[in-house]
Amino acid sequence: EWEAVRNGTGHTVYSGTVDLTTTQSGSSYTLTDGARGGHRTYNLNRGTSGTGTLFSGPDDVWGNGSPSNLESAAADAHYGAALTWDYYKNVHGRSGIRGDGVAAYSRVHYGNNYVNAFWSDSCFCMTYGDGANNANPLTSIDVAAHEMTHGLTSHTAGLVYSGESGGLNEATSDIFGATVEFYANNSSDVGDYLIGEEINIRGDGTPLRYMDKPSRDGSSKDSWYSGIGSIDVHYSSGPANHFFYLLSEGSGTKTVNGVTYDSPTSDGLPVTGIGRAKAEKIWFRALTTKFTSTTNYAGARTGTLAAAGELYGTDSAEYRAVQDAWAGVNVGS
Ligand code: ASN
Ligand code: ZN
Ligand code: CA
Repeated sequence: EWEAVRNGTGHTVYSGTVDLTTTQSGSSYTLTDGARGGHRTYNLNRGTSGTGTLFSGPDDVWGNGSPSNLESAAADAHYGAALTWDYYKNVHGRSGIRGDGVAAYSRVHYGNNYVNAFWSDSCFCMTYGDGANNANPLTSIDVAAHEMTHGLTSHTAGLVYSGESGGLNEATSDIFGATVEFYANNSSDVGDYLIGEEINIRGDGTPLRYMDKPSRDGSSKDSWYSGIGSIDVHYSSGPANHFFYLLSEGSGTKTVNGVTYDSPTSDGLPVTGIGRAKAEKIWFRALTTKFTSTTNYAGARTGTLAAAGELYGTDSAEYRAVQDAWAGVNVGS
């Protein structure tokens, strides 16, 4: 049977109406992205194993914006995976998680009232729960990019998911979760240095994590200390998230896309930001060519300095900003 790449329409839960790349096979359409390594989005329909069923239908319109329509979260997941693919390809020159042009796949509607999303190496796939009361699927752009980035980290540095390397692994997913959201330039979900601000995971509308001052969440650390490797990796990520914010935007108060941040430094010295476009290049180069499975905070400093030196020179403002931003989170001097 013949197949063709099509341009469908998604009515997402969090990102408004978006274009989706789909496939037409005879008289039916599926959420198969033939332009991005064949990424597919499957419906687990509250199951917790296997792939469920590939989303398919008689027209090329997906969801209605409400989470009660099972196609809506699928549209978010399909869109988030496409954005993340495009970001790595167009900004960093990498074709898919393994760099081989082959896509992962996505599964939505995992379990009942399941309040999490996750990456699995074993299936090479992203999985999304529907949140409390199945009313807030964990499928926003930043969460989708966060989960897909766990796949990238696994296939590059391989940062072990515990201790300081675990915090760096988590931070890498938050960093690129944020940069993909900026890259999307979606008016319904504007770019920010917050993670999970769309999904109401706490029930009071506040974000899951804050990169300007990670301690705003009540648990994450703003700066490195000996012993940070003993706390949950979603909290030991704080200093690296904070580093990335300082390197991009600088210390103090700043408003970006209508959100106001106030980023402190542990040494009280100011940091001048170099812009997100340079900061993301430095982190990606460090992740893919400097970090190893056991890289800790000291090693992340060394690795990002090496990356900045290669990209901009060791006598550059960018190199000095990397030094200053790490000093601002109590790493190195
Ligand atoms: N959503 C979580 C994460 O990506 C799942 C986990 O803790 N493994 O970090
Ligand atoms: Zn994670
Ligand atoms: Ca966000």
